[in-house]
Order: sequence, then C-alpha cells, then structure tokens
Amino acid sequence: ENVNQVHRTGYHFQPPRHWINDPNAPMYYKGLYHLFYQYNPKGAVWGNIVWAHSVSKDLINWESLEPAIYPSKWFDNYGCWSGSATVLPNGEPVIFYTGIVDKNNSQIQNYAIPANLSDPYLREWVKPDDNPIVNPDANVNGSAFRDPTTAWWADGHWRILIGSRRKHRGVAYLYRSKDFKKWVKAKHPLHSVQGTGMWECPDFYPVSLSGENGLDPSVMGQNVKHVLKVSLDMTRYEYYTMGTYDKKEDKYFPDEGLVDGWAGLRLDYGNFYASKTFFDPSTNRRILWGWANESDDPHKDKDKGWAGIQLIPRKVWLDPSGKQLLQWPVAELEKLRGHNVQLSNQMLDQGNHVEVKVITAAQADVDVTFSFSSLDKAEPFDPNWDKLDALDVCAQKGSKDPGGLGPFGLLTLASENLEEFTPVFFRVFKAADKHKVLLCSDARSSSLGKELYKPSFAGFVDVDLTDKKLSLRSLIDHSVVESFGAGGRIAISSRVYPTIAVFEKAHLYVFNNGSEAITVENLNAWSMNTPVMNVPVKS
Ligand code: DQQ
Repeated sequence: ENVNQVHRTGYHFQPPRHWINDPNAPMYYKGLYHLFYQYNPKGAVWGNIVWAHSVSKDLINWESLEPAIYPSKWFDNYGCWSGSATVLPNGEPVIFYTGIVDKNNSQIQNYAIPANLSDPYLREWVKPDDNPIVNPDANVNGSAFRDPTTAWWADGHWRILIGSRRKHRGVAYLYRSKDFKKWVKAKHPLHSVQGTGMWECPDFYPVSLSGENGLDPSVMGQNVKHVLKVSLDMTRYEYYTMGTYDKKEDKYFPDEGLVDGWAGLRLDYGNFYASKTFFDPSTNRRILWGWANESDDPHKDKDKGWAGIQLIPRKVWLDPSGKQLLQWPVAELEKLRGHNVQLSNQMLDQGNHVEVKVITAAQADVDVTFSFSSLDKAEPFDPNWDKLDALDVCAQKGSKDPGGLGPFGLLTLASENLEEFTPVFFRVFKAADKHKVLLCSDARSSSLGKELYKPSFAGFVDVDLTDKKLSLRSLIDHSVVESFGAGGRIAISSRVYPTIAVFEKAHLYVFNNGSEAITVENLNAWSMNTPVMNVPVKS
C-alpha cells in the first residue's frame, strides 16, 4: 500500500482514487461549502468526465457525495465539463456547465438546479429539458466554447462569460439575460486578446478598493475594481489583469501598465490551473481554488491509482497599491496545526543550513521571516533577463550558486544528506532603478526519480524592501510544496516526488548561500494533522 501511496497528500483535497481536474462551482449554501470538480470515475487519466461533489463546514474537512452532474441527456452525453454556480437573490443556486454533445467535443452551455432546496447537501441536481441555455452561433468555434462563469447583475440584465477563441485570439464572450433563462449574445465580447489562444475557465469579479473583504459578483461602483483571469491552454498558465468594467459599453478595460497576455500577472507561478473564485457570504471573503496536476509520468499515475489535487483554498483581495492581488491560505487551515517548533534570531552565514527538527517535515506548515542588514551585496540584474521568464532566471542561478543577497530560504522535502531537496528561496538583484526580488521553487533537485517534470518555477515579487525583511510561508504535503512569499504578494506551487525524502525521512532546513548574512528573525513550523478527506456522507 505505502509504496503506491507515498506521494498522496495528507491535507490537500483529493478523492480516494482516480483522476481529478478543475474545481467547479464552489459555493456556500445553508452552512456548507460545496466543491464540485472534474472527475473520471473510471481511472487515473482524464476522461469520462463527471462533476464529483464534496461538502465541508470549514473548507478543510471534506465529505463526499455521489457525483452531482453526469452525462445523461442529449445535451451532455459526451461529458460534463467545467462551469460555475450563481446564488440568485432569493438564495437558490443555479449551476451553468458545458455539455459535450458529440465525439468531436462540440460544446454547448447547460444549466442544472437542485432537486430539493431544503437539502443543505444539495445531493441531487436536475437538468431541465429546456436546456441548453446557450448554443454556439455561426461565428463561434463550437469546439472552443466553454466554461461559463458565475453570473452578475447590472442594469436589468444578468450576464455571464463563456471562454473561447477566434483563430489565435482568446475571447471572453458575453451573454445577457433578463430572466436567467433566455440568454442573448452581446455584440462585443467583454474582452479579447490577440495571440493568447483559447481562454479556458474565465473568472470575472469585483474587488474592493478598501480592505480585504470580498464582494458579491454584482457589486459595482466607485469603490470597486474588476479582475479578469483566464487559463491559457497553450501554456497551461493563467494570468490576470485588474481594470475597469464599463457596464454601459459592457466592456472590460485592463489598467494601464498591466500586461494582458503570457507575461501578465499570475495567481501562482507554478503548477496551478483552471482556478475559480467564489464569494463566501458567511465570512465576507472571496475564496480562490486552483487545481494542481501531477508532474509525474502518466504511467505512474495509473500505478498509483490517482492523479491531481486541489490546492488549499486561498482568500484573495486587492493589494492597497491597486497593482496586484494578495492571497493567503484560508485561516481555517490553521486548525490542522499540531506540534510547533520555533526558531528566532538565528544567524545564517554563507553556506549554512540549519535543520528545523521535531516536526513531520513531509506534512507541515512553515512560516518564516528573514531579515538582513543591508541591500548592498545584491547581485546586478542582467538586463537580458528582462526577456526571459523568471523560471529561466531561476534555472540559471539556482539555490546553490553563491550570490550576494540570497539565495536564502527553505530546503523542503529534503533527504538527510541532501540527495533530494526542493528549495524555496529568494534572490535579490539590483537593477538600474530598483531592486528585483526573485522567489523560486526549484523542483530540479527534488527527486532522484526518473521521467519527472521538474521545472524551476519562479516569479518576481513586487515588494518594498525598506524594512530589510522577506517572509515566506510554505505548505508542505508529501508531493506538493505550496509557497506564499512576502505576505501573499506571490504564490508558487510545485508538485514533487522524492524517493528518499519521504515520511519520517523528509527533513526541513533553513539555508543561506549568499555572502550577506541572513537572520531567521522568527520561524514557526507545525506538523500538520490529517483532516477528514472525502469520506462519504452518512445518509
Ligand atoms: N478542463 C475542462 C474544460 C476546461 C478544461 C474539461 C480546463 O471545461 O476548459 O475537463 O482544464
């Protein structure tokens, strides 16, 4: 058993077996969080897609129900693909999803409603016979037309987006409805960008300009900015912009200075795809879910009998600068914290690594603040790197190549003699006009295993260094390291498959390979307990 299960996660969301992908229609209803997700009930590869269904009181402990939506009608016989929930003003939820109608993956949009609104578990969903709600018209590419969003309301109309492409242009088509039944395509898409390819799983929502509270999707006005996120199937990366939603023209205009395309802002610079947010009215938060695929050889997925996890749900809100989003694992996760170890004022000279002992390092939560006394030793930033992806800069510099200010950070899922380790670290560079801070989660040294995808995931984080501190939080869970830099200004998730550094053979270290001495001002590490994970609801 253990041989196959060695890389299963302890506290990240997954069903007992088989393939999972996109989180679908997350919502809060009558005291329960509902999460649906793309699921293959027959195996550990993508296919036979249904909507699996789980519920939770706290976003951490999950119980499973029977699949909610599965092929059964002419309008979804070949698959039930991704979609979203809208909770109507009267409190009733409606799901929109993409139905596959033939072998060529022709796509239409359907709706489903609860069979019994008084059941807080929403066990049974009905797909009325007046489906579909949206057929692709003659101008739309019917095999690239999917993933309806949550609806929002403005000026007498409901609106939804549907992801698509026209040739190489990524498109978010806009549909309007007065009665939530008859949907009419708007003349113009809400937004589209040349050269980005298919826009999967668009997500469009307001964020508050003042404070961390989330907003209902229909909130507009002075105190609000909008976020548009899309998933690009050509690169398997997502990007987002913030901007203005002009409801008169029904168009979205990204803010000046933001990049609308491949090199734009990302919710996560690692393995994170098909993400979706929802508004949680019980806590006034907006919560983000993302899927992390395996980076293992698909044959191994079959051997281990499962593939894919959902990352820890994150609260998401607008940075006071207005220039990016901030994210943080939901506070409920902290309930799983068990044994705690602390370090404070620990000096790290160049070449030092210090073990953080007596926690279960394969299943842990670590929160650390590093400080340094000067920025003077920061290495020069090579202007050629501006043309590179951060991941390539990380590949050039790595965690071992001695630097000035950094590399310093954590060695996660490390074997005792460091044959294997996943370093998560900062490197600070001095560019012409400012410092550039790279956060890297480098899987290249993560495993001696063969045929793994081991990318040097990285991103640059826009952070004020005047207090000469950088913080890092990493959620370590057997085959995933999910990291948040500088208080949630950047996130990077990596899937890794150590062969030696497993269970009690996994270790955690803090390290510094830069010439500037680093102080671990304060470090807290916790062993993480295992929650209830998709045990069937007792009927
Ligand atoms: N996965 C779904 C699609 C979506 C894609 C199919 C994104 O609806 O576009 O499983 O991962």
